[in-house]
Amino acid sequence: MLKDKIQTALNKQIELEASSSHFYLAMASWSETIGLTGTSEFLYKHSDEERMHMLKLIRFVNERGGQAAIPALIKPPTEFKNLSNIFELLLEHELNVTESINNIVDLCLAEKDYTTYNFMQWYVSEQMEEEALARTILDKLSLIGEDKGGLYMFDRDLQTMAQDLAIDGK
Ligand code: OFO
Repeated sequence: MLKDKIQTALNKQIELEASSSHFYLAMASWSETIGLTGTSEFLYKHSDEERMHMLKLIRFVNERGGQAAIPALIKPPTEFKNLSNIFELLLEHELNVTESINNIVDLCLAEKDYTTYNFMQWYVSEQMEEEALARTILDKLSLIGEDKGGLYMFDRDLQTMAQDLAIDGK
């Protein structure tokens, strides 16, 4: 049985993962409207991946005898300044997600909930990958600068990266 404190923290995490999915969906849609097909594909996939992170938490809470809360979501922006702005926002968002996951891990130890602690380890590794990926993308963008040819190649690169994004939670 889940302790109330843990359930509350996991439900907040469910909301955060849902908001990630929603935020990246807005980014995907914006990228699509400006013709960046590869980037939008990558972000649509990323949004799906965040939904999977949310679902994994919902199922865990319910399987442990708790009750998952399905959150209301805040409307994400419809416009973004440029591509770098998107990935800067994405990295900033992921850093908040990492902090929140680390806080849950701390709480699990304080509450001696080792089952949830183990479950959360998957999220700890996932965050490391997501932060690294966002930083790699930002490095590429800063190398490209204003170069149109570079941007074209970048978009194709993201198309390929989209194919590698795992959304099955394994
Ligand atoms: Fe769920 O990893 Fe990003 O937010």
